[in-house]
Amino acid sequence: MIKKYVFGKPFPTQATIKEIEACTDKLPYFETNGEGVFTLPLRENDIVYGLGEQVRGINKKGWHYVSWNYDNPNHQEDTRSLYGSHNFLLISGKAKFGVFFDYAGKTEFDIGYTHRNLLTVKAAKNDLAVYIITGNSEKEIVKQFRELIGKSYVPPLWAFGYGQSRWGYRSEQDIREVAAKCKAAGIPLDSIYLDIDYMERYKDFTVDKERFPHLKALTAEMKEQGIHLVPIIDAGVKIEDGYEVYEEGVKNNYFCKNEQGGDFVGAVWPGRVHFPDFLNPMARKWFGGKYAVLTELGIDGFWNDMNEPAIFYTEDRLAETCDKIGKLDLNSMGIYEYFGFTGMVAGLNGNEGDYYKFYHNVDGKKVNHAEVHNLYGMNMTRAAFEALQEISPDKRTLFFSRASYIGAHRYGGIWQGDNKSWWSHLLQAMQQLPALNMAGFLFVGSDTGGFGADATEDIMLRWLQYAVFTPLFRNHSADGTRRQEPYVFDNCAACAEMIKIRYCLIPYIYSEFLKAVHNDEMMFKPLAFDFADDDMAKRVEDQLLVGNELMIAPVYQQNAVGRYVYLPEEMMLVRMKSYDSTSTEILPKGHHYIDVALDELVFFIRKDKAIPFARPAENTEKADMDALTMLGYSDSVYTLYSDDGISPDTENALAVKEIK
Ligand code: MIG
Repeated sequence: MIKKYVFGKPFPTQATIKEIEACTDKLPYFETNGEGVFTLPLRENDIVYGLGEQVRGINKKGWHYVSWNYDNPNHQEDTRSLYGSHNFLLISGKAKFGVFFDYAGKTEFDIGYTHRNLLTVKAAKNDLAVYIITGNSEKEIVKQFRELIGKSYVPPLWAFGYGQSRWGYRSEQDIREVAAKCKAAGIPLDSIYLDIDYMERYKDFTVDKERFPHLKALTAEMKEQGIHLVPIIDAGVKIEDGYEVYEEGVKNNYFCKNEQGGDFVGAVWPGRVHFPDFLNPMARKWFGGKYAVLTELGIDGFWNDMNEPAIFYTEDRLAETCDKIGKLDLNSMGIYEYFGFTGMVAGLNGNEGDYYKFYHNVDGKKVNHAEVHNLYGMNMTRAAFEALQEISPDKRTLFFSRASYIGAHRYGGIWQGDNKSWWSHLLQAMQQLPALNMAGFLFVGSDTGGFGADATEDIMLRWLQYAVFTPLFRNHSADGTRRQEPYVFDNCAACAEMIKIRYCLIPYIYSEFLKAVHNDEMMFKPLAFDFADDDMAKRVEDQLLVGNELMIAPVYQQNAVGRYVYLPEEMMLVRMKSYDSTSTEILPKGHHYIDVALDELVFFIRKDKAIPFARPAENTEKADMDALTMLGYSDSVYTLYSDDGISPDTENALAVKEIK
């Protein structure tokens, strides 16, 4: 059952798709002070799931999290805000219920941080809707919540193939080289990503004429090899006379405004920019229409970046800062003044105060950005999604975004933002998956191998062994870091084998993904969701159920030669060094130490279940999704969900059959 409670005058976030009448009775479970603060006592062993893209474990108890979409490529355990805001919690204690704080401004979640057994949620203003969802099990609660927020986005099937990306592919030649090297190394490939380098001076919807003179021809040439080019689009629009997007935006008042009513100025990669007012439907339509510039070149996938929005600095704060610096006296500068000075400069990037200084036009009403901050990225992807339904009505377009709010899952997937080639970030990526699924984000994945910092061969292999199970499977890295395409490593062959196995797993992954979409379920579940009476399963933070048949227990520690795994029931251990050398072994319920060689994929098939397994292929276009063998317990039946991988009407495209 879902009940809605309204406080003050909530902004219509569009997170939910069902109209529910607000209750007039008192909000259950929580105490509230009427000023946006809600408290709930917890017991020592209660588990708090949820919050989507956030730091720390699957059980969120023990930290203070803040929903405030934020660009933080250096995040660690003590970080409070990441790229997305997903205010859904699932409390699993004496009372079991889900709660969604539908509020688009800053929202704090003190989950046993100030007081070990107290949950305090604080919305910046008491203008929000709170939904309470009750049910008999975690899965039932999540399902109801997902029905409330609407069906998740389904990308084209090719988006499930391997994607090679890097910030720093600077020319058509660079792109051809990636394709050729993957091919030579036997690495299957479905997509190559274009980062900001393809644009002319980082201007959205332009293509650099010198470095990418024939993008249309290149796109066609790559398609012939089964490879899709996926360009990035940034939120900020460069201020430059003669640049059409800029000029149209100014003329039609499609940009966010400053206090005085002028177009607000921030700076990101293009230099000084204006930010499209994605909360204004007219501006959305206009910006979305621009994607046609690229679809006309044959492009059929996009990633939307910098849409928290990230702001390196604002014109006003920079002027103020320079002014203060100009007044510093070098000879008398004390150490505290020195730190004041460095702090001022460091504080320019992503300064929270800047987000209070611009405004949106929502149906003629001026709305301060801070109040709707977490909706900005969602509405950028919505702009693109809705426009593409008109521009390319006959097929699905790939979209994923960096910033998001619940509701964005209907318009695209997300990648989990800038991570690092750190072992802790490999674990972090996995721990976010169940919470992202609860919030509707099913097409998700992390930058495989890590975005920032230098990747080593071992972390790449371990990351691949995890990421072969995530819907979005993209190797991406930052400019200036060491190259990390599989072919740069000595043991490229082992990387290639892992990626080939991914293609064998696609029928299963795609099927479980479609099940999760069509049945409003989670694809990645904590063990306790299926083994509710198992107290040990409740404490497992580094294994996940993938669909209904598999369990994964990735190795995420440097130099580990294996790991402890908890089996909540008898399972079949599967080992693969390549798709055609598989060994299996039945293990009883309980704790096991499992050896996992660096070049070996290990996963588990649940008792009396089996999964479909395909032959590897160069890309999804060449894959034979019907030539399946079964892997797992003999005589088991698997319900296969599939479709043609491209029809936008996913409901009608769906085919369900039982296979043995
Ligand atoms: O400030 O476009 O998260 O994937 O490679 C960095 C360059 C801007 C951040 C994205 C990352 C991308 C990078 N971008």
